[in-house]
Amino acid sequence: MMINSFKVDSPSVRYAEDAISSTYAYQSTDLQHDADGNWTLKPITTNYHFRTGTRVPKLGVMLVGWGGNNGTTVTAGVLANKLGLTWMTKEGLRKPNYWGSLTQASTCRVGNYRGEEVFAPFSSLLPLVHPNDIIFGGWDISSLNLAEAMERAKVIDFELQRQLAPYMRDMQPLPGVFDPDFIAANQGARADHLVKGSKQAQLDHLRADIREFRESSGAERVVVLWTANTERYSQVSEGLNDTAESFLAAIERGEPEIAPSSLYAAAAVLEGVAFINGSPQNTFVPGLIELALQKGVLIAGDDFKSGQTKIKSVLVDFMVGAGIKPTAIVSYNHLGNNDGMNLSAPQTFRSKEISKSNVVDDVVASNALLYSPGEAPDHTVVIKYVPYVADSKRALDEYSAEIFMGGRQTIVMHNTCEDSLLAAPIILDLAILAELLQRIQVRAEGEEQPRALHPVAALLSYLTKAPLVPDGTPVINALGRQRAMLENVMRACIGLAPDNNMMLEFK
Ligand code: NAI
Ligand code: DG6
Repeated sequence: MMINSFKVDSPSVRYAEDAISSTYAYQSTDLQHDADGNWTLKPITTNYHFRTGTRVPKLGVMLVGWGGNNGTTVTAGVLANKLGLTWMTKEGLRKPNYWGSLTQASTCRVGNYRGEEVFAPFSSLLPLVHPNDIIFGGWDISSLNLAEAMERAKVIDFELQRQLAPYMRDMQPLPGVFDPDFIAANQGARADHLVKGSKQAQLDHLRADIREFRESSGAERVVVLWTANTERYSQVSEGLNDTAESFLAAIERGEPEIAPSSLYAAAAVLEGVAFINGSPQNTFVPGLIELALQKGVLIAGDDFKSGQTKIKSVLVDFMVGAGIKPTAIVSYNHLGNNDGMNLSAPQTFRSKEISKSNVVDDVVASNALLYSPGEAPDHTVVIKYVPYVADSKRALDEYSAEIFMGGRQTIVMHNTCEDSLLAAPIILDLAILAELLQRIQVRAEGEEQPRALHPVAALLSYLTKAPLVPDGTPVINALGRQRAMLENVMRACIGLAPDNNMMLEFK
């Protein structure tokens, strides 16, 4: 059964005109051991006070790579939803939806009623921006307008493209900051729309773009999101980008190792605007993270988690959680869009290989009954560019595992899906949730003043392959745990207990 909206009735929750306040008793465990290695686990309760602003701002989203497959698909999808467009295909009439979006198309269990489970839309937990209300803008190194770029992407059905083109023709990406050294040489041909000048001049230009977008669109909150080409890793070294100071000085000196993505991120952070990295490269060099911490600006990444990796983070979690030992994971995929073409260069492929491979690390580390120290499954990632299949990505995975009494298990999977139709709803979720997280204030017992959540938004981990987390905190890759982390924090903001699935009332 589903309910569409609700109010929480509790002495620890207060609904005011502009905010919901809650006091939440957070139960955790304190771990200690003595000199002989005997461990003691002590359950503790800490009270947290949350205050969530309920006025939903006008949200502007600036996409870096707006003219790409993801950029055009998300823009087209939102417009089609907003305008209520329908279109004919050979399978019949199609209507727009937001399927694939956690915030728009998923539900949460809020309790039981007369023995039946009751669910509510994820979006009913806390007030969220609706995707239809997002104002899009952004940059691209290619000068095509959004209608032409949507045609180039070959993702949206032709009949719908025809209806959308009049709206998208006037959407013109701003010129982008391009450095051929960071992406594949095969991308040079589309780079005809560029910001010229030194790195410092480019940074200043991007900052002015953000200010101008904010002013002209009337957006009260802006999020900048990188959905441009995967870059190679940039070098991290002392005096170059290890501190905020050295990073900004390196930009001023025009150091060649400052990647375009780091320049966009620096521009956003310096303008007080959240920055999300949807690609795998190390945009967030230490100096940039320090800058975001100094300015208290939300940052999140890395690399949208759309298909193959989502399944991996579910399947390996299931196996290791079940006491089965994955011993080899071979992930192969081929695709024919521009992302695939860019990834055909070894240095950009390497960035993707890293983000696709690290996803099982914490799961493997969680079970020392199966794995000895330093042991991990063989993990191979292959990506091939096959132009014919365009945006329709084929992913083939083979999982080998060891089971009871020396037995072996092999699971093979084949997944075909349009890549950008999976990524577009994730882009929306990232922007919508990044906006929400900036409306939440928290004060833990013992803290004097309420504060914003940590700028490094680990709560968005569910949506990314290689979650960026605050220094010294655990990275969670298992998909179910990532979703629970986000949902349970949102529940705490309205004074609801985590969904612990104990269902004691029925036992
Ligand atoms: P795409 O190649 O179609 O689009 C990227 C766009 O960025 C292009 O239009 C390009 O001209 C532009 N661009 C490149 N460098 C730029 C710069 N410095 N400044 C401004 N614009 C720039 O790629 P697609 O398919 O849209 O993917 C975008 C990114 O998202 C890729 O890095 C991809 O690896 C990543 N990604 C995609 C997923 C998916 O399911 N589609 C999932 C996970 C990550
Ligand atoms: C080839 O792997 C293209 C990539 O951009 C992926 O499609 C993208 O990273 C999505 O990966 P996954 O593993 O979440 O399906």
